[in-house]
Amino acid sequence: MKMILRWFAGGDDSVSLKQIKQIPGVSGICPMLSDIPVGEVWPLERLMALKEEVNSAGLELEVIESVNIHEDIKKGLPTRDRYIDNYIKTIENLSKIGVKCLCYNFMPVMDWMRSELAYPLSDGSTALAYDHEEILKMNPADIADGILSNSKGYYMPGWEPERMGQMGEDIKFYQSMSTEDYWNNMKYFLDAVIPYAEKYDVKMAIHPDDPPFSVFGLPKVINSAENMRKFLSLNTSKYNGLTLCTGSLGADLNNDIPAIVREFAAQGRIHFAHIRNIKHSEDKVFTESAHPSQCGDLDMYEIVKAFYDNGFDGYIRPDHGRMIWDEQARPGYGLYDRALGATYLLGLWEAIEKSKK
Ligand code: DNO
Repeated sequence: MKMILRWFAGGDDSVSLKQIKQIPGVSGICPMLSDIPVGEVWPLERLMALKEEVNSAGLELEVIESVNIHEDIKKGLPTRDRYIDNYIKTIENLSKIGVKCLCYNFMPVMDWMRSELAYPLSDGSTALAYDHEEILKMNPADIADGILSNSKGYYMPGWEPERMGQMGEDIKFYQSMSTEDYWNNMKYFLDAVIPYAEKYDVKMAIHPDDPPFSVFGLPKVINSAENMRKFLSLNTSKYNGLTLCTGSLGADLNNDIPAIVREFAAQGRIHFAHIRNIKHSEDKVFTESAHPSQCGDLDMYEIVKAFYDNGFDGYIRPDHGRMIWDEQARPGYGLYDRALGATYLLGLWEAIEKSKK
């Protein structure tokens, strides 16, 4: 298992590589090139420069989060083949700089969604929050505006302004598409890409839908044990795997996260884990809490134990953190709370490991 942190390249992060290097036990980072338009090839020279920057800070670059998928692929348009070819070329380039794992998602139009980016918690910190009723009261363009205008000037992954312009039309498109067709488009993508992931030894790790229930009538696919089973059976290569995000799946109170981890880790299909806690006040209303079990609904000991007991040897990152100690950073991605999360998770791992000896 390796503990890593998400980091944004190109001067688009308040957190420095030097600071990340000083978090005990963190071996690397999972960056992305956010300025490359979705669907275009990530140039090798840019990747080599990124690797050099990361390695010279004493950190590893074995995971990328994320290479986003062009909407034409998700829509199944004839133009998808060009974007799939570009995706394969990007995988080849990533392999040339030693990347082993690629996190991506197959969510229509929007990546993750929240109703608030700085919801005040009782301890004076702020956190990302979700309230389904509030979301349904807004229109998608307002949600995008809310996220982009509260991002403190940072790029918000999955909310690229150029894609947001298309949002209204895209939503209509997906509303008239059957979920089965959406699955078929996913299979088409996997069957084209996975043989190259094998060839270049880059494990593909899909991120669950966040939230894991439908919003605005959009298809939701990676949101439950049953659907993850279906996803993994679409293409049975080990290179077709999961990013197991406890917070995304945990937003559906019916999901038993330790059981999900046990099942898919035992099959060797989890390559990357995003571990964070969330606290519900009611169904479909939650805040992202601090990582420890006592702060949220999820039992972190059971979750980490499920990974350990089932031989997980992939990457873990503490997921979003709260904004604490007056930090000014990209919502969810400050230094302090994620560093506390990493240390806590490493502590659980060590205790579980030693209890087995
Ligand atoms: C949210 C992240 C996601 C994730 C993508 C992967 O903060 O976990 O945006 O990076 O879904 O493609």
